[in-house]
Amino acid sequence: MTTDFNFELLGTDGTARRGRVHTAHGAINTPAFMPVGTAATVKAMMPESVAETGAEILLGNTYHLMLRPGAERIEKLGGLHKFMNWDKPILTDSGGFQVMSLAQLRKITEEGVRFRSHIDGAYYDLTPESSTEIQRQLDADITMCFDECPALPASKERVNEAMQLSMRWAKRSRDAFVERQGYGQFGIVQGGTEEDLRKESVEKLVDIGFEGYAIGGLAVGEGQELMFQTLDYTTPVMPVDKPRYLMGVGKPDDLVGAVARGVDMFDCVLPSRSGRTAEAWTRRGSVNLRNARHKDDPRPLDEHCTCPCCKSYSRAYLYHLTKTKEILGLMLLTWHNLHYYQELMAGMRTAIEEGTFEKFVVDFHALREQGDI
Ligand code: PRF
Ligand code: ZN
Repeated sequence: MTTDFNFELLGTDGTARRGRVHTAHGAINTPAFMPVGTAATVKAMMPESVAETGAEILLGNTYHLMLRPGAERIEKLGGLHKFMNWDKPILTDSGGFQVMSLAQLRKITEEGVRFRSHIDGAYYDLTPESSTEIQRQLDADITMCFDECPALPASKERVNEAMQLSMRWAKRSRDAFVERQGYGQFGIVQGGTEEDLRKESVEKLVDIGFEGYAIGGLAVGEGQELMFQTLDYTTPVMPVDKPRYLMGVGKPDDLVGAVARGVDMFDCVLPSRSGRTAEAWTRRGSVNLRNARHKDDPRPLDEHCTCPCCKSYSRAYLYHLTKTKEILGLMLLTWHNLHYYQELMAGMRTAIEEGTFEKFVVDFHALREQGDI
């Protein structure tokens, strides 16, 4: 059986949307959170466990995978799904954003980006055409356009330049996209925090025509208030019948605020980066497990959480694992965090279905205001 790539809008509550994206590797219920599996793994988690947290789609990275192990190798081994043992949908980012944050000696031209690998210093080129081809080799269900995302604050002139270049690259990305049943490509709206530029960017992408539209260029230093303001005028001009994906966002309260403003999909390293930060996310906000106050605490992170970490392990044990840098500490924390993020999305989906999203938002903030136990 083959499936078309499409988006079903199942219902709305105010501007919040409940939907379903259908892809070659199955359906994604939205609002959805995509765990980040940069190097063909969600760090410290087996893919079976990632699925158990409720995730229905993962994000992979063109930049990392083209460098190691190489897109051709993954293609020959049967694609990214088979390579990493994840048979659900995969979205891949296009690489430009990661080049700008990770690579050395980057040079942007009309043609694309030339950079030196952060691994061995070798020179590489990424263009709209090569990025799109790499994402085909990886067998991504959702391919992202090649774009340029300037850091904020930036002058309007600079933001405009990057947006216009991204729109020319979007057209080239679309032309390079090989249509396959069940596969889609998303355009990426740029334009910083400038209303006219955001609107122009949406229009240009819609003229080209994509299966979905991402909002890029946010969560790059502008702050939550400006990000929400930008969403307030951007989502209303985006197509109603296509999924909307806010890239690289965010903290739990960012997700709730963005869903309220009509966003359907998210990705962020935050819940799976706990290894470096020892930060746990719960319904009551964030908890730092390096804090000595947990040393003798026999209670779980969150007594209401049904994840394996909270069902069987104490804060005292998590503190110990964190202090001693034991691998199990990363595994348990990551599992809890991903579980919490997926529960948050599931809660929002149910609330939208039941027409109680406004109450959901009030309760969400009320519990966080109480703080950690
Ligand atoms: N473009 C791409 N990937 C991204 C971003 C972007 O603007 C962001 C911005 N938050 C995260 N990841 N291609
Ligand atoms: Zn838990």
